[in-house]
Amino acid sequence: MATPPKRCFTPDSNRREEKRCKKISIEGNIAAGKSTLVRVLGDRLEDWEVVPEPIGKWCSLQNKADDVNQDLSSSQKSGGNILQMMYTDPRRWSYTFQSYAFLSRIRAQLQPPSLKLAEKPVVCYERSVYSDRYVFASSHYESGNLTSEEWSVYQDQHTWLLSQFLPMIHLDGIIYLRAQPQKCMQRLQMRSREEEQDVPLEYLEQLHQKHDAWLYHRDPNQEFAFMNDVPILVVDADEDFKNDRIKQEAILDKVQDFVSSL
Ligand code: UDP
Ligand code: DCM
Ligand code: MG
Repeated sequence: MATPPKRCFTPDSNRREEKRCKKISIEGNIAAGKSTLVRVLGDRLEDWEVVPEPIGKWCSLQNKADDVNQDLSSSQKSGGNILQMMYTDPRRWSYTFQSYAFLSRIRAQLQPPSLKLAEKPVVCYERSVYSDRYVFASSHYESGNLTSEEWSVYQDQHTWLLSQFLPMIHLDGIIYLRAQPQKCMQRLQMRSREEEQDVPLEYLEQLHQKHDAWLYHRDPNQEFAFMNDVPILVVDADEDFKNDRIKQEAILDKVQDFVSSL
């Protein structure tokens, strides 16, 4: 007799699967080490599916019309780099970038978990719709890169889309990978992503304060105080863990205890 496929979901069982699945996000400053940690978690923890940040999409925006423009060379087809454009001319491009970052994120968070057999499935996202708004878009507004009209439109879109999709994108917990801005700057320089060459330390400090207010101090006066019942695990990332198996094990233990408690 033929071996049955490992899984065969009807839409209903898919929904049940989604409910059974714990969803968490990893938050943290630019170059804190999120992608590195997400890779470690995905590699080492069975039953975990990890969803990296869709940065590739932001650096090479595809034009729908490209699908039919068969005559164009691949370099002509490759679209704008809106991450670069935002850093080069933030007043012109921050709104475009932040709107698109949010759209691509909500799409990623709405993807059903992959259908592999898992006893205790966990989906782990690198960042979330919450950091997009309450950390990044909000910082750009405070710095004058978004006009008050752009900020109003952004917030209206964000609030409405979240109200439509909240049950599907709800997070069960958040891991805050916390590193000092100076450490993030060192890692950012080491990574040397072309678009981020001119990111100043002051910007990383501003983002650090935003993350801290939300996830470390859990400031009740912040706009995102409504999320204060979502459990948070703070992981100190000042010391390198990338090539340190013992530190990785310590982080993995903490993360597993945290997720079991959710
Ligand atoms: N990195 C490192 N040691 C660590 C964690 C990260 O040297 O313990 C490096 C990593 O290889 C990369 C840079 O720091 O070159 C930023 O890391 P990552 O891209 O993971 O950060 P993210 O921006 O995703 O938070
Ligand atoms: N980014 C941003 N606004 C967002 C999300 C991300 O400006 N809402 C930027 C910050 C980084 C890059 O995108 O330059 C994401 O990379 P990282 O993983 O290093 O934080
Ligand atoms: Mg990353």
